[in-house]
Amino acid sequence: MTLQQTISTSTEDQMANAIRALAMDAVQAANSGHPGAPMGMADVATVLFNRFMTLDPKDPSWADRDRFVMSAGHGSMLVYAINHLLGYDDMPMDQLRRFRQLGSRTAGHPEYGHAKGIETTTGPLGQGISTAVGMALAERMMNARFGDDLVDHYTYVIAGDGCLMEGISHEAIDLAGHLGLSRLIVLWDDNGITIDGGTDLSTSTNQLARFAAAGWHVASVDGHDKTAVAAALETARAEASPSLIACKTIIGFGAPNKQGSHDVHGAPLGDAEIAAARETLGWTHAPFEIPPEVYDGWRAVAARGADARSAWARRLADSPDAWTFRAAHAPVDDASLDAAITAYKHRLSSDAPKVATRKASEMALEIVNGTLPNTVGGSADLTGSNNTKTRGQAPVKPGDYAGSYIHYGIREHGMAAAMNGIALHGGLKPYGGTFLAFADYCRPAMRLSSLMGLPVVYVMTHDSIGLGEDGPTHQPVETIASLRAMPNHLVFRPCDAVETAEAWQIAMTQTARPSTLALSRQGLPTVRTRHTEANLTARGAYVLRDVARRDLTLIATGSEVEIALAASEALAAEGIAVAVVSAPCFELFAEATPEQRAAVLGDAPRIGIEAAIRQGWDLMLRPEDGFIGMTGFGASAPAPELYRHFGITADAVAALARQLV
Ligand SMILES: Cc1ncc(C[n+]2csc(CCOP(=O)(O)OP(=O)(O)O)c2C)c(N)n1
Ligand SMILES: [Mg+2]
Repeated sequence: MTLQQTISTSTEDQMANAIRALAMDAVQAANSGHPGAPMGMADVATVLFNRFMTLDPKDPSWADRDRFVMSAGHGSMLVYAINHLLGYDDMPMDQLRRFRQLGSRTAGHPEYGHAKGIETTTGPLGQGISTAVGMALAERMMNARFGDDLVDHYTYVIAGDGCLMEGISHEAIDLAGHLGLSRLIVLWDDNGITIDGGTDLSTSTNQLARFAAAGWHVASVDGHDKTAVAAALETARAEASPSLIACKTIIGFGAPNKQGSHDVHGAPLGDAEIAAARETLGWTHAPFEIPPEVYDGWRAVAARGADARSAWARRLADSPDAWTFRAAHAPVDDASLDAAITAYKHRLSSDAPKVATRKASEMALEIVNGTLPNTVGGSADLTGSNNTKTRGQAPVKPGDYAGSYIHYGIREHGMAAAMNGIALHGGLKPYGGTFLAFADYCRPAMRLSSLMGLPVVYVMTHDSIGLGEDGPTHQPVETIASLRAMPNHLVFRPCDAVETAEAWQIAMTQTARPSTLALSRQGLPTVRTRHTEANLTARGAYVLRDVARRDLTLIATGSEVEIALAASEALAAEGIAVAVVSAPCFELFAEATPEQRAAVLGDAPRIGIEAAIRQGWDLMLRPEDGFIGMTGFGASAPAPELYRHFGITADAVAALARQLV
């Protein structure tokens, strides 16, 4: 069946002009924003929505809707105009009038969660297209689990020159091409313009050849020829590979004196040019006024989608998989996970294994993956080091998406963005690994996980100089602090197998924030040898070794908890009473009440111990307290030697303690 219907060209032209008018008027009203991309891509977007997109504004989270990602996020007015025209109930005209104003849903760049129908936050160029790869992958994976009746949709992306120049696009394109993500269609706003001027200032890449080399179907069309755009989309939808359609457009199309130049990229057109554009486009309506026949055209798109959604809902109701499908989209079953983790902790406390926390993470994941049916693991080519793959996880392969483990390749940034896309798509719970030092290679996408509030889990192993011989290139010293600096991001640094299990439980039950697990390469003893039902890691920090009267409090995380315990014993022999606090998650500790925090930290002098820089420790330490950690980069040597070299030892802690008490 072809979706391409005979469409009254004049109505479709006016539907596109409505986007142009709303974009130029809203940008003018805000005296800020980007009219060029929405005006240039109005025809392409109108053809896409009018003839192909299936969505229902009345049920914006309908699982089988087509996804639309405006990767060129500066063109946000295209999204807001379309969502208004489609009839999303939270996008009345008043929102467009208040474009870019405090408290409006029409933020400068589209923000997930601010308004219905915004599938992901975009604006940092390259993120949208890369997130869309995760969505398209999730679509195929859910399709493999539930079949065409329940999961059968497309992911469409509008990407600009900037998105394609960004490095992350290489990772994303390569991964999508390799995996053969046939339901991913990228519409490139091929306007030859960026902020500084023509794209010939900075690139000579043949994008079609680049995408083709990565295994994509490619085509090039005049982006103002609606018939050609529709035909290219029709072909792309039938391809067995992802598709790139280069849409040759004129940026700011319709503004007669400014179109085609970088002047229309990101500045209001001005009243005179807007009047001239109205003349050129034959758009006679006042600002923020849309004639009924144009609304009718757009609302027909919504009506078509509503019918499709009803038919889908009937299929779901009749499906034997209905319960499983709904469960996959529901929050995690806390009770089962809690029971499984608690039983596992019980065993750990009595067995007291000495294992690296990366290994403990794999052990905990065996429980997690055995309990939750829809986790999706992966690693950026460090599966055996990150310990991210559990028994029974089969890899996802080109054309075979039934597995639950993704070999992301050496593409940390692409992996992080894809995990955002998987989380946004729904139905699957992504986690993925690399070395902690390479969190910086993931960071822009991790930042979007935090900003969007997505419960993605980053498994970051080799978390300190404790990794040893690989040396300072691989040894994070500032990374933990930099992640703690990120709002809405839980950073766990568990000290043993029990805390690692607790951290996984917390991470997996989050609904509105990502987690990073910083895990050791080197073996660590089990220090939580007395079983507690309670998840102590959830307190952020807690007293691990208590004393009746405190002369000193040692506060440590991860691999340094062992050092704190050793120091406390040495000091006890000298008659100095030392409490040891394990602090696996500063963010959760910050959420405790001041009284709870005071009870843990006490009044005695404190020493913080972490094989990383001190920045970020002000929650734990006062100016007069001490800190044992790193002040610069690490070095290449066996780990025990490095700990001695950098003075992160029980002896050094004890020496500092004697000065403080
Ligand atoms: C990662 C990132 N770097 C820089 C910017 C700032 N920026 C916004 S739009 C833009 C130029 C984009 O050019 P293009 O994608 O061709 O958009 P067009 O000018 O055609 O609308 C830049 C550099 C950004 N938003 N994100
Ligand atoms: Mg451009």
